[in-house]
Amino acid sequence: MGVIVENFDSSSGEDVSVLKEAVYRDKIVVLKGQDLDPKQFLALGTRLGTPETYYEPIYHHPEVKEVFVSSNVSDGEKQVGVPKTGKFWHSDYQFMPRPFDLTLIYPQVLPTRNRGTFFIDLTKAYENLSEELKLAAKDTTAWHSVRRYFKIRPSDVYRPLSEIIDEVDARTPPVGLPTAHPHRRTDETILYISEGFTLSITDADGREQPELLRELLASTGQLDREFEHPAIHLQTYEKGDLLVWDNRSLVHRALHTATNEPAVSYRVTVYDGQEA
Ligand code: 7UC
Ligand code: FE
Repeated sequence: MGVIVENFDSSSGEDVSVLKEAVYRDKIVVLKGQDLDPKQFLALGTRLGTPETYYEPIYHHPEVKEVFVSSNVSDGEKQVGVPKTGKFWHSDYQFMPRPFDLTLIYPQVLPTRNRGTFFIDLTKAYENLSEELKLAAKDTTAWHSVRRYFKIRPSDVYRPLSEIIDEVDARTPPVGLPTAHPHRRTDETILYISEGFTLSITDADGREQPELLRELLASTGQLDREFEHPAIHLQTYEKGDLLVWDNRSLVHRALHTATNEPAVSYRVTVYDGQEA
């Protein structure tokens, strides 16, 4: 999975259209040797689609709010961004009515080891399902919520947990999508479920099918605690790498360093086209 691109010029229209083709074909594109400030990083996102600002302000870059900051560096009282984001299988904004089409990650400060992202291709996962499981998944709905991974904000200190959970459910109620659905840009079918965000699967009569969800998750590789399942791809980074991936086809999971070395990463997420 993935393709490596040298000498990408984010100001070239031709390079940008080749990048877009590549990301839907190869799912992950690694642009090497990029040197962009947050504004230029956002500008690249704008050339790929319509960037969306994350709904929770604690993640915003102080100067460019469209840039989402993952950082374990706290400058005294002032923490910029949020530490240890995405340490669970998910697709970005899977819990929202419209998940992002593309995610761009641009690591800024890299620890010496154990910083990367695991990926699983859910179009391949669908292809590899037994005919029996494909049939079982047909006409079912997968329900997604951020509930289990919503991060407590500094302003939540001393609030009752039940009040925070009620607020999360009111603001971001579970979203239902067909468990297997067509990709908007390719002719593939996506088995759109994740261990982190998918709460349940219901059948055509609205009955919960917990065993089906478990079996489908296991078949994708997301239940493998050792990360040895053949479908799991680990992408590591070096300074200057900028990753673009197809967020509808892939689930991902951050690998964070266990040491206390600093790590900072910027993210831009975009919608490609108008239709949902
Ligand atoms: O802090 C995090 O792990 C962020 C996560 C709950 N959401 C990322 C996203 O884009 O869906
Ligand atoms: Fe993520």
